[in-house]
Amino acid sequence: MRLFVAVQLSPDVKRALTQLQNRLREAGVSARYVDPDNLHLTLAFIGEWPDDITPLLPRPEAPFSITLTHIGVFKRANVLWAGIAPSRELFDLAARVRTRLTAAGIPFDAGAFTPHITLARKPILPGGALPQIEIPPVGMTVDSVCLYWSHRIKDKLVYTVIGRSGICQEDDT
Ligand code: 2AM
Repeated sequence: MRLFVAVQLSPDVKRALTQLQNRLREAGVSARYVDPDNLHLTLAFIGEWPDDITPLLPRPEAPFSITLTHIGVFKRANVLWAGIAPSRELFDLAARVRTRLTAAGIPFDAGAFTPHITLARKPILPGGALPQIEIPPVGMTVDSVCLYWSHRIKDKLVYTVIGRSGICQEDDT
């Protein structure tokens, strides 16, 4: 199974990001836009791993908020993304996910955590620059992390949530 750990986005945030994708289209940015169902905030990319690792997923020490702030481009990866306001809690959560994976001997992409939500791949920017687009000041509360299974259904890339932190822990208390 191709796996990654991510924050599942609220319907409000997904809606705002879909509107943002539409504004980018209207501003002339052609790209492979991420299907709204697939929008997420990755904390750790695992790749091929045979087992369900849901019991390893941590919960935040306390629920916290994240807010959309800006858009940007990773030139090397050729992706256009929405950024999140700096959040110590989000960095702590990604670090806890990664610490648990390491302790369990599960390999993952250990590159620096750069919080972003990929909106589009291979963007072609009109005039070579990102258009000036207002970012809706939308946010959400993070109280769990999810295990995603990346797979294909009839050539369509599908990210399916197969586990969520908190469920087992809550059942145990
Ligand atoms: P991206 O959106 O910036 O491409 C599923 O592939 C998710 O894991 C995507 O959000 C992707 O980030 C992220 N990811 C992080 N490292 C990855 C890697 N080495 N290979 C593929 N996806 C990776």
